[in-house]
Amino acid sequence: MKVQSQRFVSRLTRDTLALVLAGGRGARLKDLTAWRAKPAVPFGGKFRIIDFPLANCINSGIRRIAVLTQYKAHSLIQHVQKGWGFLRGEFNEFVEIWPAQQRVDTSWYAGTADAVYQNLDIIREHDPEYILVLAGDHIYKMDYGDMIAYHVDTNADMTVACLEVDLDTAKAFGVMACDQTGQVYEFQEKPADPSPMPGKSDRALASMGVYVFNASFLYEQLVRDADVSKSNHDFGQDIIPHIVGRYRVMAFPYRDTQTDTQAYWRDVGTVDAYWAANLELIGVTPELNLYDQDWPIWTYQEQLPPAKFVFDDDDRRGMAVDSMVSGGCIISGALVRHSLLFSNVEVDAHALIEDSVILPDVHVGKNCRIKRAVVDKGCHVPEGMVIGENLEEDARRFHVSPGGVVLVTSDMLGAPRRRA
Ligand code: ADQ
Ligand code: ADP
Repeated sequence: MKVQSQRFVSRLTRDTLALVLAGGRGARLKDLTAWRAKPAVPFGGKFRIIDFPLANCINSGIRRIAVLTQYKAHSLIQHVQKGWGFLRGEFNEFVEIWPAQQRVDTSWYAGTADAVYQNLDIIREHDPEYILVLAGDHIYKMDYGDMIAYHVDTNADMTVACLEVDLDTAKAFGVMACDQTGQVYEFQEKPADPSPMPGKSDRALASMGVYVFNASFLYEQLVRDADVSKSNHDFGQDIIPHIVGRYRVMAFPYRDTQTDTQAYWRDVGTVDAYWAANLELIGVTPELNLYDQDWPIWTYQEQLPPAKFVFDDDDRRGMAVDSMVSGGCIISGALVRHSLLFSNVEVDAHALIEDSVILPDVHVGKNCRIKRAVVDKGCHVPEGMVIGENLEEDARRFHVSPGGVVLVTSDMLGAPRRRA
């Protein structure tokens, strides 16, 4: 019985084309997305955010994947090309980049639905049965096969993955209401006053921005929406509100199937959320387990030597405690505490780094003290600089988040980016 159902799911995932929407800026990440799209932002010491949805596809058995890009896509394209080129074209497996390229008229991608609409000719050529639409900017591990099977079992036209969030958080999401069978009868995009779930006055059902469509149904809806002049051509604002109540839209509750609890999912949309989600990984048993061999997260990584901890000239030990330190790092006579260091970070003598996230290729000079900070890729922090101890002063030269995290980029340091 089990073998049969696995075969059923693998047939469905084979008939699925995944479209990863990766064109948005993610403006709330401030200067972290000044030069790259949010899906290209580094995460978790070795990865970029887009690696999570892409790995979810591969681990779910979906091997036809397109990444739709628009905003400052250079580092995103570079990363996908270097890290995700291992699929076999001759077996009809691919991860392709579909940049906005004015295929339909002279406009760029207007909204998320338009991004898909502008590629309809390519999509039709692949002739999928189901289309999985994903956001390229969320951190989670999800088996999409379960969701597609649910979509087919419930005879849906479209299925939306959802989670429970508290009412205040719900204002940033699409909020839905469904009946006891899971059919959605109401959907509001980012409501000012979200409706609570029945029997849970402080919780709302939020859309994760993960959708399964029957392909032919999606084509019809996109073509219809393209003619609506006042539409923003967006899934959350236009397509879903239009089809709910007219067609069969189902809600798929995303849960951890082993524990039957709400599963890990993070929209690392703000500097505070980004800092916290990275530091969570350091804990003894973080909710997101990057060491899980059953659900590997692929990425592009340089060939790097191991991290190294050395004595400085004064015989002071270089060490890191309660931290994660990636390949290529050299900690020389400095102390790193409760921090995450990405690849190729060098920390010089007598420096102290605490509660911080340090992106790749950063150099921290002698006697620096860095606390509660996110330091962007390629920064050269000059000798003796103190960050995170006087937020008023920091706010004049860096970005200080509402939660008091200092974001430092090389533009703010007025120094050229270091190339590793
Ligand atoms: P938002 O979080 O506002 O809401 P949105 O800005 O629509 O998300 O971006 C979704 C994804 O599409 C992101 O990965 C983004 O990079 C990409 N994207 C945005 N504009 C694009 C464009 N023009 N071309 C290509 N890609 C683009 C959505 C839903 C909500 C839901 C949340 C969950 O509308 O209903 O609750 O996602 O996070
Ligand atoms: P990432 O930092 O995401 O790894 P890159 O180092 O390749 O990616 O930079 C992303 C893109 O932004 C590249 O096209 C790079 O040339 C550009 N870029 C980054 N910082 C600056 C800057 N300060 N001024 C101009 N372009 C920049």
